[in-house]
Amino acid sequence: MINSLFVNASILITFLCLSSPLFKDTEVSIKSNMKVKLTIGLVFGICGCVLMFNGVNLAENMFMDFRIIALIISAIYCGPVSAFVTAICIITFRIGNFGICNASIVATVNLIILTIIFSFFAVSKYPYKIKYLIMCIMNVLASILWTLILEKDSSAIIKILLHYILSNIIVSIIIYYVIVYLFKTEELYSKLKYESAKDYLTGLNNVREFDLRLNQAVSDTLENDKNLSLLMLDIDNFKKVNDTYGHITGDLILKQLSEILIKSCRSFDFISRKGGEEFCVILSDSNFEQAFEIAERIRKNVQENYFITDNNEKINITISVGVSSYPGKANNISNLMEIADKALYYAKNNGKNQVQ
Ligand code: GH3
Ligand code: MG
Ligand code: MG
Repeated sequence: MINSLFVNASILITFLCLSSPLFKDTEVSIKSNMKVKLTIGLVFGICGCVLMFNGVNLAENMFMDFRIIALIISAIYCGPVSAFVTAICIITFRIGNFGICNASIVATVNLIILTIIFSFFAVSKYPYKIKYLIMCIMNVLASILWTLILEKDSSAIIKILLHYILSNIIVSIIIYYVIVYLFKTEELYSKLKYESAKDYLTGLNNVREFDLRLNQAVSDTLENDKNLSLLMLDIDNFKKVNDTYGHITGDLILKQLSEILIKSCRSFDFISRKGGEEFCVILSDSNFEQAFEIAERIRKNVQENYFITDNNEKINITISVGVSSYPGKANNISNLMEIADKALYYAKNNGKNQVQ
């Protein structure tokens, strides 16, 4: 029996661990979209069926497995919708596989009542730990109640309860730590993914992400015979700003400038900080005139903006911008960067605060 329970617990942990990478790029919570909720419900519904298939026969028509824990996981992860999908899967499989008898009716009623209770706690404001604890206690209490109602033989009652309560407590604790571990791993994965793509100071895309996106944009432009433009921006006399107001103000200005860039560009433009006080914007599907217009809008917005120093002083800064476009100013898509860089250099030498 211990072996069978061990297999049952292993099935549950396997489903939990295998489902985790499936949702690593999606939010899994009560707020998830319907598709995620249904998928989670289905995954743990199938898990419940596999658990039942490998259940332990405790007494006549009395099977034991950890399907209720699968239901708890489903409810904890995504709330009532997932819980009900899991319950429907389990009920359908139970009746389909074992037919209608007293035990299957009791199991179905038990599952429906627990699903309603779990759904109620899943949407409550309690922390996850408390929700999980309450659901596990409910599971054990329900099993005690049904055993006392259905079983008349006192030695059988003791045997059933002892096995059910003990194994459910142990497996619930193990599952709790597996869930915590998976949540932490996902959190670290998201953090790592964010930090590898974003600039730590401004939150804009970093150079690595810029290179990747530029390569994609170049292929897309050539394949679909489109336009592609690039802006290279550099703050004018930024060293002087740092020398006059300090490095902290310098950093504040870089952050405020990134906000202006976001506001001045279109939602699908790709803005990144190339390093230091240099920024780059990829304008997909934009010709030279459109790119120049956006660059001029950014330059004007920066010039007219009051930047706030760490002493709450208002100061003005300006930027210079180099624009290149393919086809057009750049005869070869691979020298798009080079042309934008040259244009920026020209803007700097020609008096700064301008677009070239
Ligand atoms: P130009 O108009 O020719 O671009 O002159 P500039 O002073 O802006 O250019 P320069 O290359 O001489 O100096 C850039 C300065 O940017 C020097 C450096 O201290 C500052 N800088 C680079 N990265 C950061 C940063 O992350 N934070 C702060 N506060 N300053 C930075
Ligand atoms: Mg500069
Ligand atoms: Mg520079």
